[in-house]
Amino acid sequence: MKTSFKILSFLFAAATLASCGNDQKTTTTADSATVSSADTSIVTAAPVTETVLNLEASDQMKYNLTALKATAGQPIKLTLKHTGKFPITAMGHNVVILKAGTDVDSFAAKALEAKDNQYIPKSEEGSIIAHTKLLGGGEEDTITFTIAEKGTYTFICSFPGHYTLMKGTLVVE
Ligand SMILES: [Cu+2]
Repeated sequence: MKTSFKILSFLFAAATLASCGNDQKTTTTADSATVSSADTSIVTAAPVTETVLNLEASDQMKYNLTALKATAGQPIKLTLKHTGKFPITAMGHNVVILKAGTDVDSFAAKALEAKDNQYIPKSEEGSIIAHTKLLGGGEEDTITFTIAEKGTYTFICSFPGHYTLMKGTLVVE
């Protein structure tokens, strides 16, 4: 007789279901929406932004812009271009940026006498923040300067008789 070996191999898979239970931590409060994302506070080492200003002066004794804007404490790169054709002796132009509180009429009167210094009066240098060279038709000059204090600054052309027409404001914010 055939002895049927009923191998009852009961493989008891010891399913150690270590289901520790999804212990959901309910600590998320409703205030989570108000949490600020990244701390993007301005670091002083951040790259400095330069303000580029392009100003033109013409044979019509005018600037193309009379209102300029810049940022306090950051470099201002200003280019003045004389778009006309008249020579420097007849229609010279510059840009003189004056310190706040400067008496423009008085400054211009002094500039009249400073022909040998491109109409930049040496006695009034304390009132000047920056200035370009005096230019004739077709010429240009670029200057870079920084204004630390916010405010409204007057700029003029100091060539004789020009400032009444060639005057504008640089607003520094
Ligand atoms: Cu001028």
